[in-house]
Amino acid sequence: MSKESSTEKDRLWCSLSSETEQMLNQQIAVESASEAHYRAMAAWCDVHGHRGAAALLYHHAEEENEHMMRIFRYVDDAGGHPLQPECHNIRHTFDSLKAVFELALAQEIKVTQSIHRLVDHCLSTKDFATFNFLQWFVAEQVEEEALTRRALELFTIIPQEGIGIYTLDQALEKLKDGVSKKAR
Ligand code: OFO
Repeated sequence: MSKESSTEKDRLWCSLSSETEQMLNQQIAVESASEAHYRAMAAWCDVHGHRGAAALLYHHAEEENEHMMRIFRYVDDAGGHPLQPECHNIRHTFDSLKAVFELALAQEIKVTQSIHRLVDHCLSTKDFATFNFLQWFVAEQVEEEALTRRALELFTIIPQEGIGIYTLDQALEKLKDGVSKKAR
């Protein structure tokens, strides 16, 4: 990655250390992968008739793109070089609708851990501007984990026999409105 990143001369004009720039580019890749995974999950749900879940997951894929672009623009504004990530190893098939959301939660937890590593790095290197920028992501991950946990909870409280699977699908779509305290 360093060969493609800013040259030493460019670095004089960059407010990010090369390590921070590299970590932000890694986070760009994490958000981009998250976008791709959500879109693949949405497509599987659509193919299997779960249109509500598909709508939720397509919506989420768009949000992940916004997250990626937030970091992309931040690196650019700081004088760094944001790198468009490659997209690999996208999973296109799932054992069940519940398995989709179990994977989504595992993915969100990994994203949270990745953000926290970045925040920890910025604090320890006294990059207060990037630390401040990342606070939005810290709060966002709390929301995203809560939403995905709620999605899994719906599988427990809505019986899935007969019309139940349709009721569940509709309840999943409603999660597009969020599960924050404001909405309770
Ligand atoms: Fe970008 O927050 Fe989900 O993954």
